[in-house]
Formats: sequence, C-alpha cells, structure tokens
Amino acid sequence: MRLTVGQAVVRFLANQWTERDGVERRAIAGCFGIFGHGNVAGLGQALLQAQRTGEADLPYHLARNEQAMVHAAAGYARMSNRLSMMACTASIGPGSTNMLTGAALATVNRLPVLLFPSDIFATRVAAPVLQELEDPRSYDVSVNDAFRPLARFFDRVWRPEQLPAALLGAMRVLTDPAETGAAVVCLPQDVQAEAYDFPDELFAKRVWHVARPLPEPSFVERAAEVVRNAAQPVLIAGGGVIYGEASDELDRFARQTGIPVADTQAGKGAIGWDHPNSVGGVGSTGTPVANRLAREADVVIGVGTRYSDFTTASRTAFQHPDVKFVNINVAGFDAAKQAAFPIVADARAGLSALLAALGGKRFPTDYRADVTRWQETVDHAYRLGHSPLPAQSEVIGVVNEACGARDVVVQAAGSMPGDLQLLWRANDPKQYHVEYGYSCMGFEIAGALGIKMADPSREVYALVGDGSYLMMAQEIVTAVAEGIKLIVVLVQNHGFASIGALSESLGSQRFGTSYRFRGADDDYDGSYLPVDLAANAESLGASVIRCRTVADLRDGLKRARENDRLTVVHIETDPLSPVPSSESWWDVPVPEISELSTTRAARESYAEAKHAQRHYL
Ligand SMILES: Cc1ncc(C[n+]2csc(CCOP(=O)(O)OP(=O)(O)O)c2C)c(N)n1
Ligand SMILES: [Mg+2]
Repeated sequence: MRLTVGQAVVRFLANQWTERDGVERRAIAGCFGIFGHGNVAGLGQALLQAQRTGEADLPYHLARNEQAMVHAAAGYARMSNRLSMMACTASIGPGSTNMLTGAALATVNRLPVLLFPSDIFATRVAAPVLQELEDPRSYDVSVNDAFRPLARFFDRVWRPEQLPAALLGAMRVLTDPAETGAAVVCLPQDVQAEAYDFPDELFAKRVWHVARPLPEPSFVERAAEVVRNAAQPVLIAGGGVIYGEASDELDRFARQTGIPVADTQAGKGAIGWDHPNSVGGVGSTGTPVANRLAREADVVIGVGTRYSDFTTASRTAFQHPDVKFVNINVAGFDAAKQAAFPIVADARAGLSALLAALGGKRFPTDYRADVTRWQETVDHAYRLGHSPLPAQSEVIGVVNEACGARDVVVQAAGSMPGDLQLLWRANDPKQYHVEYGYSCMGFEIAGALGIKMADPSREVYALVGDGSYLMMAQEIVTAVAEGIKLIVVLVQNHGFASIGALSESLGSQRFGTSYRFRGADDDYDGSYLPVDLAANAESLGASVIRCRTVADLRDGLKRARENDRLTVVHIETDPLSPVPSSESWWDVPVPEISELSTTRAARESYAEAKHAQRHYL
C-alpha cells in the first residue's frame, strides 16, 4: 500500500490492539499533538486524512503544552493499567524537547507512552532548518538525541523502509510489562511526507498479548522457605499489584497468612484502607504503624515495587539485623533489588505461587490495635479545626469524604503527596494516582485529563498546589475544549510549603521558597503577591468556586460534582499547619561545613540519622 510515512504511522497505530486475560483493547487510543514545522504537513496531514476519510480511526487531541500532553498520556496509561495508551506528536526542536520531561516521567513510572518527536531533514539539503541544533562534530545529531537515556525504546526513521521495524519495536516495548516506558520514534520532517510502498501486512489488525509471566518454581520454593522461616514478615504492595490487577490475590494472600500489607505511593489502593491487613503507607511518608512493622520485620516481601528512597526511607526503614527480602516483580531488575530472593513474575501469578508454596503458614497479627489508634489520628487530622486558615489535612479529609468509592484523586508534587500517602483512605485500586516516581510539578491537571479520558465514568479530582498550578495549568483549556470535566482543588499557600519545611529542617531557613515580595533584607518575606489564581482559572474557561472555610469547601465540592464542566475549587490553607509524623527519615544531604548555625545544627542531626542507613546485601 502506497502511503506517506505519516499516513503509514496513523494507519498502523489504528490497528494495534492489546489483549490480557482474554480482553482486547485498542492499544493506541488516540494521538495528542501540537503542530509546527516538522509535523504540520506530515503526521498532521495523516491525522486529518484519517479523520476526513475514516480510513484509520485515530482521534486527534490538541494539547496546549507538549510536556503536559505526555503527562496526559501517562495518566491515560496509568488509568488503563498500561493496556491502552496514547501517542504524542510534536514539532521539530522546542516542541519535541518539551516532551523530554514527560518521557522521563513515563519511563520512571514504568508507564507506556508513544512519542513522535519531529526531526531534522534526512536529506539535509536545506540544513540547518529553523530550530535545528548544529553539531559540528556530527551531522546526524539532533536535539532528539536527548531522549535516548529517557526512552525504553528509541529510534530515528531516516528512510521509509525503516518504519515497520521501528513501529514494531516500539509496540513490543510498550506492551511488555517489564520493559515498558517511553517509546520514542523520531520522524525527520521530510521523511514524514515521503511516500513508499509499505507491505499491506503492516496495517493488518495486530494483537499484542500482554504477558502474565509465570514464576520459575525453584525460585518460588527458595523464597517460600525464607518466608516460612520468618518470625515477623511484612508485605509491601507497589504499583505492580495494581497494574497487574492482583488485588484479589493480594487480599487472599494477606488474609490467609495474616501478614500486614503496607503500600507505596503507586500501590496505594491495591487493598482498601480498611482491609484487616492494611497498615498504610511505608517509608518516609508512611504511617508510624507500617514503619514500626518495617523496622522490626525479618522478612520483607516486596510485590511490584521499585523500592524508591521514599519506600525504604533512604534505606533506614528496615532495621532487623538479619532482614531478608523476597521480591515478586515482573522486571528482573526490580526483583533483584535489596539482594532479594527474587520471583520474576506477574504480581498475581507470583503471589498465588508463593501462597501455595507457604503451605498454610500463618503469622501472628499484633498490629490491629495500632492501626485503630492510627485511624483515630487520621480522623483528628481530618477535623483539626485549624484557624484562621484551614490545614491541608482538613482539605484532604473533605476531599476524601466527598469522594465516592470509584472517584479518583490525582497529585504529584509539593506537600500533598506526603500528606496524601499518610492520610488518604483509598477504597479502590484505581482511586489514588499520586505520580511519585518523578514527582513532577504540573503533572496534576494534565495527568487528570488523561485519567478522565481513560475512564470518563469516574469523577476525577486533581489536587494542585499553587506552585504546581503556576507551572502548568494550561491543560484546563484543553479539557474545556474537549468537554472533559475535572474537579481541580487548588490549594493556595503562597509558595512551596513542602520545600519550605524541608529547607527549615535542613537548616536552610525556608530560603527562597515563598511567593512574596522582597522584604527589608532582600528575602522573599514581604507581603503576599497580588496573585489571584482563581481568576486565572476563570480566565482559562473553568467554572470557579472560591472557598474560605472547610464548610465552604464541603459545599463547593458538592456544587462541583453537580456541575457538568471543569470546575476549579479554590481554597487558601496555612502552609505551616501540622501533620502527624511518619516517624521516618529521608536522606537529603546537609553541607558539611557552614557559616550558618542553623546549617551546623542540621548537619549534626543529619550525621546522626545517617547511622541508621544500611546496605541490604
Ligand atoms: C518540575 C519540578 N520542579 C521542581 C520540583 C521541586 N519541588 C518539589 S515540591 C515543590 C514546591 C511545590 O509547590 P506547591 O505546588 O505550591 O505545593 P506545596 O509545597 O505548597 O504543597 C518544588 C519546587 C519538582 N518536584 N518538580
Ligand atoms: Mg504551595
């Protein structure tokens, strides 16, 4: 079939499907894009032709910022358990490099996104083109080479003949749960427009079976022996449990063994907050209950977790002298972490095999009373009655209580991820979307857009700090244009509450973290800025509800739910309001020498805390 490279890409993508557990889904549900030179007449023409003629079904969605459109694609993939995803097309140069942060986020979080950065001319006759980086040492280098370390698959299609291999290679990686992340196929702008006789088979319906790899029995046996001989095991549920739809299996495993289940940011909701074995988040922003159990555990069973420093409290969370790890993970790379006894397998298959091999072994459950006490602490934080401005924990409480079981909360950066991991009560595996692999400010609204597109039947709440909002709020316009309803809860605290608190704890006196005028000694300690983010949201086309009190917020959320358009609910909170302690630590180095007494004091506590840090070998 004679098509341009752009037309071939679109026709190919429209015919890709995934299948897992017998259910088929469109692999590439649509294409986000922002046109400029590079893609306007290449992929752009192909998307137009597809829409006009119906020859290929690949809906196009115009985004407002390229980084944000990749965030939206990541949200889409996450909500779809990585079984359905989005493509993104960007123009040459800045349009394409704007996608770098999104690519990194997707790869860090193991989320499939398919990116088509436009690229410099293959023919080079007109070089250098507008927005081309010229490398005098090598003419085949372009800015898109910056994607290489961020992508799980990277290729550049210099000739039409290379396209089939590039597309199949990208799809293989995207649909492999162990390898998935950003797949990047760079398309030189002349090549996008070039015609070629592609083989018809390239455009036949193709189903990518998403595997549930089974564990190797001898590895299960070795791991089971470790668990059987444990005195006080703890299980950590990561994102892999959710992506692998292994919640029922985890529930069975927990009930039959009595082992407490802690969770990571990506794994929250894998089992409900009120499950008899649930002890809440573990690590730097975990609950004191989970952190006590982690500290004392002699065996840690990590399921579908990549053990980020927040999960391990920078390798201080596990203090039993002989602690051993058993990891179930579809990726050998993650399964091997902490010198574990690995079970390289799908989460569901791995849990089921390990449970069978444990032969009915049960462990004492002495943590229920602690969990009950902890839940009283959460209730208290939800109803703090902080004044004159409400505390963030109260905002989280009101949103949590407004959320139906299937509703969704989205967050990524600032003080909210920690507070949410500590305080949020998740009822459903798809309820809690805190992007905390890359913790990218600005993900919230864009990510929520993709999440809502993946499952329009759910109410989606994006919680956004003022800092994140200022970085990337423009996808409100995209949502308005597409008629996509989100509820954005905009938490105004005049700067970086999170980094301010961190700075203070490290002796850096909240330097440069608040949004204020410069004061007498040139710090940002003057009065608040005349900034009205609610008015800003209104100007972008959102319905806006301004709240002052917790009661206003409760009412505002009710009205937002009744509204059928994107609604921003704005509330100001006290950046210094208290949160219950995780009784944990996070490694952020403090200068060894300093002229400042605050830094010297912080260095002392830092050096002290470092002693608890361990290599798990
Ligand atoms: C893109 C990006 N830049 C910088 C950071 C570092 N950072 C983490 S949280 C934060 C401040 C967030 O401010 P805001 O959204 O207002 O949340 P708050 O801390 O006030 O809760 C910064 C600068 C980041 N995570 N992402
Ligand atoms: Mg803030």
